[in-house]
Amino acid sequence: MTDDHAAHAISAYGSRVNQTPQLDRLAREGMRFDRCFVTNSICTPSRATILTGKYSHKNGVPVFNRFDGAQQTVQRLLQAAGYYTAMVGKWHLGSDPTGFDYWNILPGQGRYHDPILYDKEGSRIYPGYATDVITELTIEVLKNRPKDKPFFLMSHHKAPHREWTPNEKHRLMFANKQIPEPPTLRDSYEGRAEAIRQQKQSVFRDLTRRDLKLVPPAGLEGAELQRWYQVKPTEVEIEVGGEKTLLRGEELNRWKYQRYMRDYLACIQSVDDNVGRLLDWLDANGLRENTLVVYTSDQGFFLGDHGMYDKRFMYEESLKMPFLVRWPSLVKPGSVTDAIATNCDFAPTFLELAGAQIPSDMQGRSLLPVLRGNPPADWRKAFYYRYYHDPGDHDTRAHYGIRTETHKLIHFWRIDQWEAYDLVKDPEEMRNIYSDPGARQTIERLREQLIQLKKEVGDDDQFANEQPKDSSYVTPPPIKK
Ligand SMILES: [Ca+2]
Repeated sequence: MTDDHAAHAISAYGSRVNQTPQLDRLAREGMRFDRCFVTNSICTPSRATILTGKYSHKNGVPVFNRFDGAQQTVQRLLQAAGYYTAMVGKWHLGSDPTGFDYWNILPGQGRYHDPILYDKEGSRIYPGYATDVITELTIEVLKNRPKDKPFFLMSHHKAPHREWTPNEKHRLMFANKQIPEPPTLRDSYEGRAEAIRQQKQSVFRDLTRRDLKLVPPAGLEGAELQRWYQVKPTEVEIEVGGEKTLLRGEELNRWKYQRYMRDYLACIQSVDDNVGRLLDWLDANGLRENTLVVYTSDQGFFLGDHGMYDKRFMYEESLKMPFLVRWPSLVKPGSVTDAIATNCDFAPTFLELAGAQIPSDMQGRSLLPVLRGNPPADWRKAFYYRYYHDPGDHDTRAHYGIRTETHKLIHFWRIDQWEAYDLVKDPEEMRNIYSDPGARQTIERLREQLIQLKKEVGDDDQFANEQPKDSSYVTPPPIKK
């Protein structure tokens, strides 16, 4: 799993902005899910859902708050079923992992260069680039695992999370590339709820000097330097071929988009290389045929779509998780499914394939029949979504909603405004049909379905007005000698 990797930055998903040969290899040798969605598009909640198979309001993690590791999780159940369980890399759940025979994690977000990771014994600095380091540690776990047991391993990368720091090799690969702009980069937000105008995750307005990797004036230090980095610049001086140019307005906007995307995509290129490394290792060590390999990300991401970066909103780019699955002994190579899957389904899937019981309080459903190419006739035709972190880091308004195979209905409950989209006629979600007289019946049906789904998943507005305090940051234990 990676952090914030949008499906539309994977060439197997039709990316217009990059090439990911190793992830494509997974798609070519396995199954691509075209409708895998996150139930709350933000890091910590999505991770809690993946571990528990439950919505945020059931696992107690609606925002960046501490995960209670005493609760039922997929790794505990797999451990009880005789599996060796391990977790390496980004955890970001505020409490230390439980239910893993081995774990070694980044504290909070962790850092890109020479990352610190900590385990039960303490912290260590690992020289190198985070994505390489996490892959090396993953391969070490595979080498050292007890060979008389099956294993369950979570290898979680920090990349390509903000502030998108690539290693030098991949930075150079993208340094002079012109990345095509998405068609909705200059969305005027006409006809939409206030939420999209109020958000502070705009590529043109909200990228900071730190995000843009601007070089501070000499002599700045401490708090002053940090303040300098946090400024969202409205003009930037760049140097091209020894000539200095001051960028403003539309010129600066175009430059900001390129600056953001080059770094983001360069981080992904290292992920792609490292996925290849891990697959090569599995293939070379007799683990190809009977190992289920999943590639996913904790949610999607805006790549300038609707003018934004980051996630949170229920729009497609942030809602959609890449989900590629290889298992040669079961999954037909090169297959594609449009069955609606969510991150609640991951835990039940792993349990079923391990031959373990799926607890009845897990809210997802095993994807195994989908992987076999036979989704049951009663497979879900819609799913429920809820995002709470408001105002959060980007002033993104809280909302809940439903996505069906053809439509989406969103309620920003604190400002009591609605949006609805016809995803067939308007896949880019530019036209809010909520108030269209011609759509009245459709909206009514969607609203009924939404109320029904909300009830079915047991959302009683437990966290609607008050959320637990943000506490997913942890202080790592002291560095080991
Ligand atoms: Ca994330």
